[in-house]
Amino acid sequence: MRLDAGMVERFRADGFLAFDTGIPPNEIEALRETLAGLHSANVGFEEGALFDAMGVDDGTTPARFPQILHPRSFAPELIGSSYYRVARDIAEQLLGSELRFKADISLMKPARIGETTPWHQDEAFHDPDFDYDEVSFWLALQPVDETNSCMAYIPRSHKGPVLPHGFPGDDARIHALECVGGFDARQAVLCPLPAGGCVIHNQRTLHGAGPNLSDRDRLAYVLIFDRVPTPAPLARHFPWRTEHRTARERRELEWRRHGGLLVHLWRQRTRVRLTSVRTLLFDMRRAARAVRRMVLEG
Ligand SMILES: O=C(O)CCC(=O)C(=O)O
Repeated sequence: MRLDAGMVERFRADGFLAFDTGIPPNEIEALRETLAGLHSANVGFEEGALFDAMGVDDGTTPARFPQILHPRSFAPELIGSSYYRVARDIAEQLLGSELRFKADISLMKPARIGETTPWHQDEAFHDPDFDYDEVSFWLALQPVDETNSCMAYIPRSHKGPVLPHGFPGDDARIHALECVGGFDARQAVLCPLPAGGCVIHNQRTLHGAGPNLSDRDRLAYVLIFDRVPTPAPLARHFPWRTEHRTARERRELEWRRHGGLLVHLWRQRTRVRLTSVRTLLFDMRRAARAVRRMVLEG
């Protein structure tokens, strides 16, 4: 599948775009069943892959926004999905042939208790020493609208800088970040979608979503593609990154210290692209940082 010229232009202008993937309903249902199965089996909790993005995530209260990082590691059947092929083709159209597959994430908003996703820019989670070019695909695995947490965007917000972020309720233990100023939420555009509908945004587009007030769990499957980040031309500081102390990170660190690092590096092998010295240096820097954190922190 390819986007037509008008769609590409709208994505570049607004920073987001909704479209229908055309993936048959039985394949959407199969993706939903696979991901729902991983969530109900609590897969990946010990290693920090499963976490509650909107709670303190100590496992004592029902999770309000459970997410699984890299669900492909736990359900390899996700790797060959039509969704991956559709997303990859479109990502190549938008990012060029040097694109890389960065990550997949399963996003669950449990029926009735699924929490609001605060306004944020994905780049606020990233290392400010680099500049990014990425596209995130958000696939609806059931119909979504305002009642069950469809995505909402601030058009053209991707043309501005990374805005100041903090933590929901000022609690640095919470994984989610919240943009704390510099935008007008009244400009928000909601993106209701049918099952199999998809919305894409880039790393700087401001977005959020409401709570899930419906009687059915809301599931979305995210795929992220990027180009290798380049050094940022101007120094930037994201103070919220240094203050962030989540239970997910602690679990991940413990797991890596007890042998998980090798498993992690083995899984990462498919993401490393030895296309240039630049990509190699970037991947080596990331690996060195993972080892340094493991040795120094904990
Ligand atoms: O699904 C949601 O509520 C939020 C998703 C999100 O923030 C993202 O895909 O970047």
